[in-house]
Amino acid sequence: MQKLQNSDPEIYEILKAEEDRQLKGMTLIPSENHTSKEVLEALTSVLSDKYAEGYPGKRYYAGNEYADKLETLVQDRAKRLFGVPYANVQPYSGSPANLVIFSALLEVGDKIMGLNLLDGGHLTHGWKFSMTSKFWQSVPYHMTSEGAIDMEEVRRLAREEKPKIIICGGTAIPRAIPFKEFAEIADEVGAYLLADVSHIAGLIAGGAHESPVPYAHLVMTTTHKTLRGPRGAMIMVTDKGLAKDEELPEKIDKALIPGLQGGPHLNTIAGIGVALSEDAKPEFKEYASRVVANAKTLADELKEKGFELVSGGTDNHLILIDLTNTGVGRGAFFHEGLERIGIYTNKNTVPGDLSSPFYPSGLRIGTPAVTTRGMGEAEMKQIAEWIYRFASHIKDIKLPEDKAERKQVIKDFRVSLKSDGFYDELRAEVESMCEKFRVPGV
Ligand code: DSN
Repeated sequence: MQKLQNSDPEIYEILKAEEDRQLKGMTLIPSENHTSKEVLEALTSVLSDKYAEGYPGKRYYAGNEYADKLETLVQDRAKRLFGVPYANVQPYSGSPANLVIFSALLEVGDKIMGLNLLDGGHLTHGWKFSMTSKFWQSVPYHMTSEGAIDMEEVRRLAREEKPKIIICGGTAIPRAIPFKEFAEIADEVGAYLLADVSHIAGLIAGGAHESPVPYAHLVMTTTHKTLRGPRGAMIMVTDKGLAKDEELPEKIDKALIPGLQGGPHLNTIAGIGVALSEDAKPEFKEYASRVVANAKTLADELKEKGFELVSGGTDNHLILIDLTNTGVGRGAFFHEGLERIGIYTNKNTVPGDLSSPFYPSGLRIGTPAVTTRGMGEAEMKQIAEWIYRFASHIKDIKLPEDKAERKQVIKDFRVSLKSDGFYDELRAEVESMCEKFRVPGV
């Protein structure tokens, strides 16, 4: 970044500081990962300068000979990796990708059925404040109190409400998604089954999670989570989808452009292509199984130390700690306090949460990024130990219901994060371990 350092030191300093943050701390946010240097090189290529509205061979701008080659190549890589006949690699991210799918298949007012946001679904699966529930009628299903998707409810609601699309997948599901059961229900009521595998796509590609491809009509994934590419998304149609509606690819293409998006981000598409090629290698299979093994170790250690986990554990990369037994709404203390010691997590609601999304009772953590850095069993045990020491240190801090009292408690907590030497000590330990594990892009 020599040139940038000379010409724009302000931005340069911010980028260097972010590199330092990533290197000296650890990312346990399950939707984040570290891409390879090669992916980053593709992202910063001159493709960033080029407009290519349309699709290969049908563009609205001249000069797209190489854009056509690139997009076709990346589509082919996606199709091969997931075993599907069609892939659109242009969505800017997961939210627009879901909007594209809904607008391709539904009339305004039609019904969509997805997992409730507070139970681990995604905003665009019909959450009440998302545009998806303004254009379409949302019929949310939930988790059971044991932390499993309530398939009885899914079946009952599907029969009663006859949604046009059933979505399986979400953002805080620690267990394997029962694609076959979802497919049986969708087929019974004539709905499209959309698998939003954004969180687990890398595990699917690496053989560490069942694939939805034999069961779903459409599969959507972001590309930057376990798949370890740049921020973007892909929409795929399966053979089963084509059998239901052979025009699905054309409908998706049209709903994307001119329906929702303009020019594709070719540099991102190049980065996705690089990542998809990495994802097809034997090393990635190993990576995917280590992500799951690390999550299981971390989950077991946390349980041993007295933490309660939604569903009692994990089948994938993600662990949802239910802190309710230590007091309602304490997720924010963990999120901020662990950040202070260089452990990045995110506060999250738990099924049946008695608190609000801003002060939820859970903490969502995951292993994709730390596994990319090469951390293994010993490090997972150490991470559990740090979380435990932190939790013990703040065990008496509760979130008051009264707003004024709450404000004061949060203020005092933030002051203590700065002044209490305990946090400096823990941070130094975390840094010293993290510095032994490189971040590929740094
Ligand atoms: N924001 C993503 C996540 O963290 O799971 C989902 O879009």
